[in-house]
Amino acid sequence: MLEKINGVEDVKKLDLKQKKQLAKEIRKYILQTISENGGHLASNLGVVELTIALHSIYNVPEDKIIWDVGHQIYTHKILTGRKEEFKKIRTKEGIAGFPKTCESEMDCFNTGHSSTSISVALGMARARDIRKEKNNVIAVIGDGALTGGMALEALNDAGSSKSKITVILNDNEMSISKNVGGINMLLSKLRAKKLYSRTNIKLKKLISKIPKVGAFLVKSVQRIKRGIKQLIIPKMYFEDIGFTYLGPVDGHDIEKLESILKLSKQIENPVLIHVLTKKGKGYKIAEENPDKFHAIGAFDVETGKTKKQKAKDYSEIFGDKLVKLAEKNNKIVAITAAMKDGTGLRKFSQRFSTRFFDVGIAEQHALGLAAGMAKSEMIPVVPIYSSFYQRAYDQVIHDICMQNLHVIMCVDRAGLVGADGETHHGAFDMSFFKLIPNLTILSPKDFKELEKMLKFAVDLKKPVVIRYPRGGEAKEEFKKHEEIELGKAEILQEGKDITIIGIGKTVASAVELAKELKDRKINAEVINSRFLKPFDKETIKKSISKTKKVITLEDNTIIGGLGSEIKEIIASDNAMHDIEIESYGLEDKFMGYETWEDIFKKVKEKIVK
Ligand SMILES: Cc1ncc(C[n+]2csc(CCOP(=O)(O)OP(=O)(O)O)c2C)c(N)n1
Repeated sequence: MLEKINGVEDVKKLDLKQKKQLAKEIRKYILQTISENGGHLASNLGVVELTIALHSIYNVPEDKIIWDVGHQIYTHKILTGRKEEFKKIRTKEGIAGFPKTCESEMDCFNTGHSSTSISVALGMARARDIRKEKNNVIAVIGDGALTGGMALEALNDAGSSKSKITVILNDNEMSISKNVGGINMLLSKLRAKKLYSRTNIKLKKLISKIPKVGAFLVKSVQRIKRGIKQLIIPKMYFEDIGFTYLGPVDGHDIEKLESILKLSKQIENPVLIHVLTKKGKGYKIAEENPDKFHAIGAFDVETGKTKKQKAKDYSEIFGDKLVKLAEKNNKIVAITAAMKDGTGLRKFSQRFSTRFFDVGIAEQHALGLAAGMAKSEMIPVVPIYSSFYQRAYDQVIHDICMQNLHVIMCVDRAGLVGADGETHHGAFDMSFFKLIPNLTILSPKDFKELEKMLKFAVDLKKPVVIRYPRGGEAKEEFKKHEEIELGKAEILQEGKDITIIGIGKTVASAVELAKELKDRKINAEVINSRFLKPFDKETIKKSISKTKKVITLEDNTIIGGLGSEIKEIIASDNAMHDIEIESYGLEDKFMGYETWEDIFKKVKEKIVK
C-alpha cells in the first residue's frame, strides 16, 4: 500500500481496509528507519492511524495542521511527499525530525518546544476570519504538552473566542515519563467514560443524515450541536471553558476517527477531540517501555537494545552527585519539568521521593516553585535543558535573581545537541544569563569539575547557573583540578606567545589547539575560564597583557558570551589597545546539524596553517 502513496491525495482514495494495511506498513517503515537513525519512536508509532485519518478528512496545505512539539510528525512526512527522504531523517543530508516550513508547504508551522500549537492555531484561525476565508485549523497536542502554561493560556483564550478551531488532544497518558498533575487527573476521569465508543452508533446515524450537499447540515448546525451536547459529560472542564468536547475516541480506529473528525468540521466554534492512543503502538518492546523509546538512538529491532552502549554523561554525573549532596543536606530538593530521565534525576526521585517534584512541561512554574522553596529555606536544584530555559527567563530574573534567592539552575544540553536540530540547541544561554545581576555562572571542563561546581553552588547561598553539554567528557584528560573559588579562572598551561581561553566543553578544545600550536613552536597559555560571571578579569588581563594575542572558544552564540566579555575588557582599557583578539563560537544564525567538533575543526584549519 505504501508504494502507492506519493502524496495525501493517494491516501484519500483508499478504502478502510487499505488504510488499515497502510497503517501497518507505515509502522514497519518507521520502526525500520528509526532503528537505524534514532528518533522519537514511541510517539510516532502512536499516531499512525490519527495521521491517516487527519489526511483523509482535511486538505493540507489549505487546511492547517499544527503538530505540538512536532516530534510525532513522521507519518505526516511520509504521507506528504517525503516517503523516500524519510530514510535519511535526522541526518545532515536528510530531512528534519520536526516540522519545517522550509522543507515542505505541508508543514505549516515549525515546532520543537512544547505547548505552542493552540496559540498558533488560534492565531491562524483569527487571521483566516479577518480575511473571510474558510479553511480549517487543527492543533494536535499531547496530554504532556497540555500541561504547559502556554497551552493552558491558549485554551483560555480560544475557548471564549468562538473561533472555529479544532484541538486534537492526543492522550497516551504519557509525557516522556508518566504524565503528572491535575489536568492528568481530569483526563483520567474522561478516559474512563469511553463515551464516544458507546455512542458511536448514535453519532454514525447522526452523520449519515448529513446529505452530501450539506444544506441540511448547514441549517442544522444548532441541532447537531444539541445532539453533541447530549454526548457531553456534564460539568466537564473543556465544555465549561467554551469548547465542544468530543470523545474520547479510540485513536487506533481509523473509522471512528474519521467520523468524529467529519462531525467536528461541522461545528463553527472551538472543538476539542479527545483521542486515546498508545505510545509505541504495534511494537511490543516500546509499548512496554514507552519512556525509553520516547527518543532513542539506533537499536536492534529484535531485542530493543541500543546499538551503542550508553556511556556516562554529564546528566548522570550531575544526578549521582546531587544524591550524594542531598544525603548530607536535607534542604536540597530537586525539580524537573517533565524530564526526570533526560536530566539525570531518576535516582534522586527514587531516593528522596518527598524532596522531588515533577511539575509537568512547565519550566516557568518550575522556577517559580523553586523561588518559593528557596525563600522558605530550601535549596532547590532545577536541571532544565538550555533551550527550554528560554521559557523561564523572567522567572530567573524576577522571581529568583532580583531577590537573590539560592536556586541552583543546572543548564543541561548547553551548546549544540546534534540531530534534534535548531529548536533544541543550547545556543544562547551564556549570553542571556550574563545580563542578569546577582547571578553566578559557571561551566565545568569535565565531570570532576561539575561535581566540584555543584558542591560550590550548594554552599554559595546565591542564584547560580551551571551549564554543561550533552553527552560525555572530551578525550582530553585533565590532571589539574584546583578548588573552585568564586570568580577565579584556572590557568591550565602557562605560555608566552598567545592566550587561549575556553569555558566548559571548549576548554578541552583550547588544550588541543595549544598542542597543535606547540608543534609549530608557538607557546600558548591555556585558561579555563570556569566562571562567566563574576568574570576573572585580573587573571585574564594579566595573561593577555603578556601574550598580546588571545583566542576565545565557546559553544554559545558569538554575541554576548565569553569572547564579547574579553573584547569589552580590551576596549575599556587604553593600555590594551594593541591586543589582537579572535573569538570563535556559534555564528549569529539558527544552527542546523553542525556540532562543536565541526566548528572547531574549521577553527583549527584556520589557525594552525
Ligand atoms: C518547552 C519544552 N520542554 C520540554 C520539552 C521536552 N519534551 C519533548 S516531548 C515531551 C513530552 C511530550 O509529551 P506529549 O505531549 O504527551 O507527547 P507524546 O510524546 O506523549 O506523544 C517533552 C517533555 C519540550 N519539547 N519543550
